[in-house]
Amino acid sequence: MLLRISVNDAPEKASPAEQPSPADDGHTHVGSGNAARPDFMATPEPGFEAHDPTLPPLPSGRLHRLTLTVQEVERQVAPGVSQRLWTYDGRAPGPMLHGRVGDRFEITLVNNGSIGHSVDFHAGALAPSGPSRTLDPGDSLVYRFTATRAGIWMYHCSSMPMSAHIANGMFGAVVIDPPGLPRVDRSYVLVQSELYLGAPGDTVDADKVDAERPDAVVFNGYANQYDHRPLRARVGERVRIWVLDAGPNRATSFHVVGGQFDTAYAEGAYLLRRSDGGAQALALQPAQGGFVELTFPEAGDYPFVSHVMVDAERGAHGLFRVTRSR
Ligand SMILES: [Cu+2]
Repeated sequence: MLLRISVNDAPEKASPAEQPSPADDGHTHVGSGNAARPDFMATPEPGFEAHDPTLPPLPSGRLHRLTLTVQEVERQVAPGVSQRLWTYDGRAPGPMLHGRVGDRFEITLVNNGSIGHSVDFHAGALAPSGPSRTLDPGDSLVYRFTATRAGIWMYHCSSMPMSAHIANGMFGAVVIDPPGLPRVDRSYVLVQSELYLGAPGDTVDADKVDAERPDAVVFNGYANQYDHRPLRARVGERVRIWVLDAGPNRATSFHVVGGQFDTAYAEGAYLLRRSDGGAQALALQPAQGGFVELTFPEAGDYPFVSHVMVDAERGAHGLFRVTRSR
């Protein structure tokens, strides 16, 4: 059992009874003995359904009208590990939106949670004070924006403490295609985020968030899920992978083991475009996004990771299963 000690709360001159004991090391400890602990070697239970990583097709219309409902739900985030997440529409990441430059979005946000929540869409430029305001439970608002620029844009709850609301599940992605984006054989979306686990079935441990001590770093909300439900491709197909770093705190270095990217796009600009030069990793800070493209040279399993290695070893890991071309 770790002690919970806040050094910031210590009085200027502690009385003898309040002096740290010799066993104390003077560091702030976070978490507690009853926190949920992921087993990164465990297998999800039969019937496990991975978060669909496929980019949804572009809708035909240019006005995207939808309702996002804030729901506080218990969900597994790793084999045998459940947390009470705060979500948009019951999942973390929330629904993936896909549009073109110039499309209009009209999002009705309904707060069916037990505390105040909100949403902030980076895909739209506007004064946030109105549409991003915190909604009391039971309230709703309409958030309108026009997607004026291409990229993969984060959306997230902006109620305080924002770090805890994002870490507890309140984030998602809006993909706005760059004009003239070439067709590819497969498009996937991976959103990286961190988990700071509270007790089983409980919400995020905000002290761990403050201390930047994640228990797991995951793609699309669940540790190592695509090791168990690999992403598919065939030899020679062109595969595009959109990546968003939802954070709240850690950067990613997205890499496909055995693969090389000939196209890389980050934060609205191409770093490489069907180039003879190659990229081995896409570096993204929290709230940054982009995509990479590659073709797989032969059949086999190709792991994908955050090449921030400690994160690859705590959940930011998956597989491409590549089969022979037809
Ligand atoms: Cu929230």
